[in-house]
Amino acid sequence: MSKIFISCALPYANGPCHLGHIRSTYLPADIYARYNRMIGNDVLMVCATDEHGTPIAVKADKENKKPIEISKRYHDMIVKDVESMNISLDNFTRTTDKAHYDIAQNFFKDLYEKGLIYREDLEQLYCDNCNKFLPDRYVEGLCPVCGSQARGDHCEKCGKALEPTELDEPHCITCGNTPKIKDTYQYAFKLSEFEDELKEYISSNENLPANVKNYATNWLNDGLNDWILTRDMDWGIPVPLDGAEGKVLYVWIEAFLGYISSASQWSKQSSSKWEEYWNDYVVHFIGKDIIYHHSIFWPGLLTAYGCKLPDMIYAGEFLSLEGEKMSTSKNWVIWIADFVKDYDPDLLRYYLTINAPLNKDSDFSWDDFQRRNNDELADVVGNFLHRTFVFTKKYFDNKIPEYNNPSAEDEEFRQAIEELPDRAGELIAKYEFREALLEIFKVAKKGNKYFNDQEPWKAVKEDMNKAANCLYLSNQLAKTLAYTLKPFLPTKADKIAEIMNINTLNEWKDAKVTLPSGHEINKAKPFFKKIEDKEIEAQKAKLKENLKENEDETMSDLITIDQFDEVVIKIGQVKQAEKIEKSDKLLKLQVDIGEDKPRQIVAGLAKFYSPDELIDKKVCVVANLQPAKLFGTLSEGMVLATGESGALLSPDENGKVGERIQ
Ligand code: B3M
Ligand code: ZN
Repeated sequence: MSKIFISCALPYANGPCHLGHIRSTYLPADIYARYNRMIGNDVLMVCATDEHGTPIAVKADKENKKPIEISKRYHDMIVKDVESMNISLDNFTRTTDKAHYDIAQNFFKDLYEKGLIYREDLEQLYCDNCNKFLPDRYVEGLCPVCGSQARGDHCEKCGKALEPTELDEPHCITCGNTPKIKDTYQYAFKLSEFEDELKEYISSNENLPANVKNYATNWLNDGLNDWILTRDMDWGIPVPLDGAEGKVLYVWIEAFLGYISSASQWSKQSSSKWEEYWNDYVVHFIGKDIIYHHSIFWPGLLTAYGCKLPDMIYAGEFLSLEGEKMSTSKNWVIWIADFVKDYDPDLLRYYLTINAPLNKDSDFSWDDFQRRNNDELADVVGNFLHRTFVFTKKYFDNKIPEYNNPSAEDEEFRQAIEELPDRAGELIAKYEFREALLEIFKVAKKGNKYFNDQEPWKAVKEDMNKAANCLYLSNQLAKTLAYTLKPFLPTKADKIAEIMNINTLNEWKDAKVTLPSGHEINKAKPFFKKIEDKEIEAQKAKLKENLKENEDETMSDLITIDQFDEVVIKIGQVKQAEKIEKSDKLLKLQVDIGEDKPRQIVAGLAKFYSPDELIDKKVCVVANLQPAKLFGTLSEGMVLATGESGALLSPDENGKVGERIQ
């Protein structure tokens, strides 16, 4: 048994998940994790949201919010997205978690103390108009390598990691100004010292996929520069050195460490050691655009720290949508939350896996999605299962029949079932997920053909043994399908198991022909529904309608009526008010809201009202807030007032104490 450390690249908390995230990273990681658990390996699969860096800071600037408000909003959405796709992560944390700060700062300090991080005076881009340095995504321009539009940190077109000063024709993304060059200093990592070790790492690892190996080899042949690890910015993890005030760690160095923070958080909760997993086998699932970071920067940092390097980096290529590049800014994208409202997540898991191997670009099209659902899931697997179960009920009283005197066709079919788990398993172990699924479908198709050829509906009248053998084997295949489909379509597989009266699909070895004659199954239910043309037309129309011509990426803050309904606001009356010691902002109030006793509420009104002025005032109170302590004083609600002038919201004279406003 091995221990396996699986990580999924950390999504930036500046937007929810769309099909691209699932295809390149989470789904392959989940298939691999589920399969490995089923063959008895001990898996630790971790991820987190990546909350620092310019992606979040830029979005916060645009929306006039604090970065943490943005990252919290998207963290919550991403958690839901990942759960809704049944990605079986063992832990999902955030890079704003305190423990992550400690881990990242300690890692930085370790390298600094070893002399592998040094201070460097340099010139960086500065916007006079915005009065700030422009790190990373604060600046855009043209890629010096391929000439395409590129961001300050990275060219999406050619994949090169960049420094903002390398860009041609740079401009500030906030105000459009051409930035000037200004002196500052940063801390750099001696990446160039590790060139030979990295070359050795990439060339000696035979299992690395071709895309990772080729990119990394080319970059290494170009020679490595040292890597600047800090930024002049407010949002981020402070650089833990004297004299580095106002500087934060570059988001990438600490994002990598998010893998470790997530694992160590899991360790604390499970009292297991994540290091045992890391030391055994590590695989990082990532998108193609971050191969540079994972094949060069991360192994460089780990070598410097003195830690074992990842065994495998698996990089999913791009997914396009209806033949066009996906774009979140233009909303040419399908969000996971929208998808799962209309369809079972397993249908998407199927489509994204079968459509192309992970190391090839792939496209999502609604027509093709419909075709694959209807012709493959419904017609091949759904139909086979349904016929098998209905027939078992009708002629064999829901029991698996006996298998006697098999014919040559029976034995050939039996062999195909028996071999399937090993074949599919070997392919999954080699990260060939699509090929594994194709094997499974090949045998499912064989199942339909066998069923047709055996004509059990005739055989029950003429040759009962033939019919019994046919249904015995068909049920065996149904069970084998449940097991082998489990990593790919976990909920559908569980449904098959439920109908077949099998408790769990835990062990891959049970996928073989092991169902005993006489075993009783439950009543059949349809597994896959055909998708109608009109549904698909509606989806295509929706995609076009939602397409935004402008590049406005900001997210609407509108909430639904249901969300609003969750807030209970009542009319209250202030009965007592007093100052809170050592606070010049807070008052402690006792507010009657028509309950047995008044609520104690701490309100930020001291600057605007004296305690006496508030006595007997009618106010609006949020009555279902979780209690919290402010300055050590319990607060059981909130009195509504504006932030700037402290103007209280008061009902007119008709309002009665205790009445609900909404
Ligand atoms: N947050 C996401 C990206 O660039 C980035 C990944 C970090 S993985 C350590 O796609
Ligand atoms: Zn500017």
